[in-house]
Amino acid sequence: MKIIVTGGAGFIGSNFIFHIMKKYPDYGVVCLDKLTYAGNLSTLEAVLNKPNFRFVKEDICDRTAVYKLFEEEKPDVIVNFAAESHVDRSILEPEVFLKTNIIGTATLMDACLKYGIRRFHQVSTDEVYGDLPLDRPDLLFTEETPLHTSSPYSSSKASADLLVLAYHRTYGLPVSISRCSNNYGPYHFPEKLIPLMIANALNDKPLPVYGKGENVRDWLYVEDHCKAIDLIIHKGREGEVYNIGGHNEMKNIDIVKMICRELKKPESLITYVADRKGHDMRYAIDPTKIHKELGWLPETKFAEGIKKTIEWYLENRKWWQTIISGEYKNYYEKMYGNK
Ligand code: NAD
Ligand code: TDX
Repeated sequence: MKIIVTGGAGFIGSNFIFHIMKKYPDYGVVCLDKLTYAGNLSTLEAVLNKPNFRFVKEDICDRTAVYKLFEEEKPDVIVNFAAESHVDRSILEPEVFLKTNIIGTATLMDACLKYGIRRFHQVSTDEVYGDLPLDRPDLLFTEETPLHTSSPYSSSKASADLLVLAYHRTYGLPVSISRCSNNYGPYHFPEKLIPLMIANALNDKPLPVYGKGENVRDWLYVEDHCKAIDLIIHKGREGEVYNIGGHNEMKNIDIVKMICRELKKPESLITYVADRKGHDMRYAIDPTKIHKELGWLPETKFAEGIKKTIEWYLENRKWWQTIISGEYKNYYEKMYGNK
């Protein structure tokens, strides 16, 4: 079996490559990644020299490059992680989100149609469902919840989902989609809430909480997400959408306080800053379908996962310090400088 993993130099894609290569040592894995600001070749160091692994630096929007790769590799399965993934950046500069997340997905699927594949899997997000109110804990996102997006990021992901389902219906492309809640774990880019708070706390810098910090996210350890995608590409039904989430809803402020406690840093570092525009209040996934059909359940409890994650950031300072001392400084200044 040959799998092309797009966006494999990013957070979840790299964890997925490690998972697949460990569990299926006879599979060939090709990582197609543009190495944007969010992609890091050093993340893949442990697999770069393996004979059954190949890294290709290309853009998923580049039709010629994508077709050439399909012709060379004749993949069975494509798992599309490649995306612009940060909501705040999509508010600052939406255009690249439309290109990569929509046009890039369509280009990959065109290659799938031209060369033939067994499965195209689209890694999507719970953000396509919009948000839920804080005072209705009984409400959860199911696969039938209408798409109702808030940000340019989530709108681009929802557009891609619609295209994926259209390619299935119109051309019969064997597709599947997973919509997962917020991930956390090793190699999470420091622009996102959990790694940003860990890095800032370790550097005794202010911890910028948007609004009142009451927004709720449903956190899942990244390995559990990877295991769910593994199940879907091997046993999931074609043309289906599967929600992935761990029933682990937490307020942002509680997460930040937990990180302070774990790192023995004072809560006085917490700084309330201007809210994100269009900020979604609450995400909560109902994962009944993937549990009933494929037997998936999250394995890592949040208390254990956050400890492992903090430990990883303590042991891998070079990885994130290299990132935050580079081009990232300009983004941070633009994003937080006047908050
Ligand atoms: P990330 O930003 O850490 O990584 C994205 C990767 O895609 C990077 O390696 C980047 O170089 C690559 N990339 C970007 N544009 C590209 C292009 N045009 N061509 C080729 N490669 C390109 O993202 P992540 O957090 O790992 O998210 C991966 C996927 O999972 C995304 O599709 C995202 O929407 C989805 N998702 C993320 C979460 C989460 O909590 N992080 C939750 C649900 C779904
Ligand atoms: O500095 C911050 N302060 C803050 O209060 C940052 C970066 C975030 N936040 C808040 C905003 C959100 O309510 O924390 C929450 C989580 O923010 P992010 O880490 O940016 O994640 P989110 O916007 O929820 O989106 C994530 O989950 C769904 C991923 O980035 C998406 O790619 C995925 O689709």
